[in-house]
Amino acid sequence: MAENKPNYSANNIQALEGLEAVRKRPGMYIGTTDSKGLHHLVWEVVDNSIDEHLAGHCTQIDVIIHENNSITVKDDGRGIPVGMHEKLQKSALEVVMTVLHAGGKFDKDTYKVSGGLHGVGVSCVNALSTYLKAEVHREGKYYTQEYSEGKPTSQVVEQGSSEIHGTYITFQPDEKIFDTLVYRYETLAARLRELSYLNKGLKLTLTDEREKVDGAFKSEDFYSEGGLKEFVKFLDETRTPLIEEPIYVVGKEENVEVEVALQYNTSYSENIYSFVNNINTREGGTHVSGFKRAVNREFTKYGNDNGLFSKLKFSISGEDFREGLTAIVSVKVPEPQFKGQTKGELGNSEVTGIVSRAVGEALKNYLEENPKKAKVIVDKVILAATARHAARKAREMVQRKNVLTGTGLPGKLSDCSSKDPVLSEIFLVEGDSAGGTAKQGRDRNFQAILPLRGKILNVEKALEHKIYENEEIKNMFTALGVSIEEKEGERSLNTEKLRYHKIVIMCDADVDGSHISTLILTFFFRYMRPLIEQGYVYIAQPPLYQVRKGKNFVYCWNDEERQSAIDQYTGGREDVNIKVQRYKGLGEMNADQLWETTMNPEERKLRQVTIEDFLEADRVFSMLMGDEVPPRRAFIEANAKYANIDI
Ligand code: 0RA
Repeated sequence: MAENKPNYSANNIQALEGLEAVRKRPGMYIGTTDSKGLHHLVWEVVDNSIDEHLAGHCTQIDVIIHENNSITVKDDGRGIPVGMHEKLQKSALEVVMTVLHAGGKFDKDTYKVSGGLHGVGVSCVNALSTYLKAEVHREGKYYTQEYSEGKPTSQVVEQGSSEIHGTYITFQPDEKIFDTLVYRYETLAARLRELSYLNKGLKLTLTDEREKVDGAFKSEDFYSEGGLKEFVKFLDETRTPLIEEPIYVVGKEENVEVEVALQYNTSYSENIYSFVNNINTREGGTHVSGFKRAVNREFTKYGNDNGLFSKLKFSISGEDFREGLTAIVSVKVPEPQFKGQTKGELGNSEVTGIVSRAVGEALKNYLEENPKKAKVIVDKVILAATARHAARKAREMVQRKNVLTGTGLPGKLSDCSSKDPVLSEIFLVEGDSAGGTAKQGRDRNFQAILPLRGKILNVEKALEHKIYENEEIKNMFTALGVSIEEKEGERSLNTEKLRYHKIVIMCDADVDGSHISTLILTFFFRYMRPLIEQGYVYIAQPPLYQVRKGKNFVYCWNDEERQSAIDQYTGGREDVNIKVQRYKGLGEMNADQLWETTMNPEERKLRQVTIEDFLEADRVFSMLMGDEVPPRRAFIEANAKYANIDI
């Protein structure tokens, strides 16, 4: 066995906990054992490879989905050390792979992903796999070791010499642990793409051996030379930029690296994505505060100094500076502190000032050097402030009117008797006639019905004050009991008086129906996102077919179910008379059928709307609902049930 380099001692790795604990309570370590947890395993391994990249030792990472849904992650890093750990009398490789939290890297001056948010280590992946093989190319030799359920099934074997360096990990997740073993290509691709933008110059590839394209395995390379600048362009692909090139900022102070790219577009939405050591900080934190502070300060100063705000009759708020802004704020921090409910918020207080200074200085220079572009942006900011002013008035009108009309509930709402939000459900139903059927079919004790007429407003394109004037949208706000509040120019959704904990979107099972549910979802995503985040929003799944033989019938939700129902009824014979009805709309069902199949909690198949990936969701919505028409139709037709966008 090879000796370790002097700068690394296998003895530094401490033994902490057994892997039994991980198998007993996997949720404690990887969050969930559903599809999300399954994908988490890949990120756990990839994060370690990324750490090698951040430490300056790795240029390429390959992820392979094998035919049986096992995964290989290859990197060209230093390779996991294989020297003897004296105290444990085991190879360092074995310790890293079989002892919890034994990542083995103690260099506090390097940025680490793996120690951060995910950070449970490759040993957890090992514990939750029926089979794992580690292959290490290091210091001229090639070593392997295999494991099952986290326990070694072989020694560390020196297989021979090697010209390369790196670590290959192949694992097969345990079906006894996970609800599903099927990897989703797009989920892996989206994160690898993101990682390529966040780590410019790093090559990542994804290969799917389950699928062939033109005779070869489906495969994609993710590589970015421009980094965040390209990331912003990618995110805004379906929007119209206000200015050609994104503004790009890099800086470093006190060992904290700052990289920011921002671009204004003609839309009304604000999209700020933030990362700490490559981890998405969904709840923002000190780096995002620093960014916003700089944007406010520099634009305000520039506008004031140049008399651009002189005609304005009302004040400009922070939000106005960020309307139509897409930005990525990425920092690398040696010892990040994460806080917040989901540990998705950066806490290190020194980072605010560092980011604010870096972004402030870059913006100041940019505005001074590009007065024409500066004017275009400031004009947009003024427009945003004017629109916000109008929107506030419209909103106040709606909210005041509700108080005046007593109950404040819309006339079209058929409310339920229960006043307990936890027990209550509301169905948002496309069309008055389906609404009528739903009203007859429901259990009025706990199910309310709000019919929505025809196509609801496309909020992606409409000016904000128009949204509050829209009848259907007003009805949704008042029926749900939520309101938008504005404090110091920042808006938030008040959900304290939310009247239902299940909000079910019920539309026809055809392309038009799915367009309408996408419109409603876009509205929720842009204006009531907390309701999605808190898990209150669902999509009803009406059946697609009824297969009938005489008096017997079954409902079917997909083509396989339909076929097996047909097979069962006919027993394969041609002369058996069966009827297959395809339900195109909710209107083809009577009240009893709608209850039985789609509304009855015992039988129905609700899909909860979750946002796994905000970036993807934002892109999809702006593509579906924004200005650029061509990709939209194709996307809707291909994903009529948007099963593939995690929404
Ligand atoms: C422990 C120590 C060192 C590297 C690694 C582990 C390591 C782990 C993984 C997991 C996947 N790829 C990896 N690459 C490296 C530092 C080694 C040294 O100082 O030479």
